[in-house]
Amino acid sequence: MKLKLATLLLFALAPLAQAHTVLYTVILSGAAEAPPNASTGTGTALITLDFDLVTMKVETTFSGLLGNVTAAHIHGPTAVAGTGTAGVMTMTPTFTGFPLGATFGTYSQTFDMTLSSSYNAAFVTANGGTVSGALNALNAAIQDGKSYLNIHTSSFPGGEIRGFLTPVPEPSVLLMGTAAAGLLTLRRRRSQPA
Ligand SMILES: [Cu+2]
Repeated sequence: MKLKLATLLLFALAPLAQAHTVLYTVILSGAAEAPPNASTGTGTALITLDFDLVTMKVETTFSGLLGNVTAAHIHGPTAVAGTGTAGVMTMTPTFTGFPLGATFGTYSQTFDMTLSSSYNAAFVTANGGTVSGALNALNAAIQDGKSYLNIHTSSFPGGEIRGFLTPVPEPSVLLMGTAAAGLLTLRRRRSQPA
């Protein structure tokens, strides 16, 4: 009985384990800029890379900016993880549809990463001149903690708030843990005298 249940659980989890989606969170602040500034602006972002659909979803909320937004995009790779500056990897001059001229806003957009227009042309050129080369380089920079989302404003042309992308634990791993805990509970219950 125990084996059958474990087998069933594995089958149920298999499709989740095969979903090639990786999530990253970003906490945006002026203190994280290079150089740091005294902006009252704050924000968060969630970046979802889907390697089956070859898309990147960018979801951002920000408020309290001192200047009006002029551009937003993802930079990388920096020489060292979590610090420094680098050129723009994603589309320039700004993400399609990003709320410009505002001090607060929300944004959600999914980019087709098979299109060269989703990248900075210079970034594609620097990575073999192909979209696949650019995608690999972008993914490597993100994975290595060497990429940051930057929001530029009229008050801070070099960037008012930014944050490095940091990985979110995979849902499948969390579910596996929950399933394992469930099995252990079941086992304990069964071993107890009726
Ligand atoms: Cu920038």
